[in-house]
Amino acid sequence: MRSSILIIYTGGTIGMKTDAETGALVPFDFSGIYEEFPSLKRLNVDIDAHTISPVIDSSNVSPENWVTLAELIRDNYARYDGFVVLHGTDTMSYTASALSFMLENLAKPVVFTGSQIPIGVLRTDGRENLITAIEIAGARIDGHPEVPEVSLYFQNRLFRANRTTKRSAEALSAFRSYNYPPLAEVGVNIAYNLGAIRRPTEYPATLRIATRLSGGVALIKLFPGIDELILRAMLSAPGLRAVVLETFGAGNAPTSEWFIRTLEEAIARGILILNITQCGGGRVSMELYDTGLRLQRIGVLCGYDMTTEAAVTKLMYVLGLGLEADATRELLRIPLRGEFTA
Ligand code: ASN
Repeated sequence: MRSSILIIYTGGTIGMKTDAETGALVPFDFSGIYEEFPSLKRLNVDIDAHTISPVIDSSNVSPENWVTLAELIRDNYARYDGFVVLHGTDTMSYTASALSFMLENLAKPVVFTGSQIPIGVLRTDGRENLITAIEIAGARIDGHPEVPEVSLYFQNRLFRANRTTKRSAEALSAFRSYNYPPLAEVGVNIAYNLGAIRRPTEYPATLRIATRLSGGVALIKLFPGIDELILRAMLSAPGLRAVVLETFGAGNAPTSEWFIRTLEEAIARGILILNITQCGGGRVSMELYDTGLRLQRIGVLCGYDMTTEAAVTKLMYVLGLGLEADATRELLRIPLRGEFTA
């Protein structure tokens, strides 16, 4: 059975090609994909392409773009077996993490990819990334999609999207998933890690999406010498609803009285504080040291081994649901899309 795939091009380096006349980099027209890559015809897939206008450098992406993307996938959900989203690498992990929460009952592949070198440049990494992402989006096992979740494919590895981080502005293997194994490794064959892939309990015909993402989320990274007045000002910012606090090591922070009191007062005002570690790998265990235990006692929530990208976008999503305070806190305590391991 042939699979049908929708490629959604949002912008970024992957879509750039050298104009034959001027020599400048111009966006590539993905509707002409078969002419550009005739070898795609040999894959067992039918491909359509959609360009979201205007195409953007991913540093300009905003939650409004995420809503547009989610709506496009919802509106085309029944028509295609899988989706490949081409996105700039700079914020790809944010967009892909956000989509993992917004596509609430997803049971088809949504594979994000991009490139470090434009697709029109001879040494591009984009061609392989694109072709393999298409193959993965169309892959089936026992009549169901092989990878029915939001994933990110880059340089021979498929990751759960909400576990990824862009780790290099230079290397072609630009992404890492420090705390979760790859969903597939690509060599001569694509070796799927079946035990790591999330499988839905049902395969509904329609996709339910969340379109309200909350503002009022802040990200604060601790450092030795952080200033009391500045931290106070940040936590008193108008409209603030939740803070992702990037702490040291296994979730540790200073035990000085002013620091704990400042956080405690913010929590008393209803501000949620979610503790994640600023280390790439490893997890928050607030009961390990006194410096973490203090945070736990005042009501700081544990973010376990979540990435910054997943923590920020999960808060936007969960707060956007408009639930009571207890229900909101409950959703932050459990993994919703495999974004952390408790
Ligand atoms: N600045 C580009 C972007 O994120 C980087 C890339 O795609 N490699 O849109």
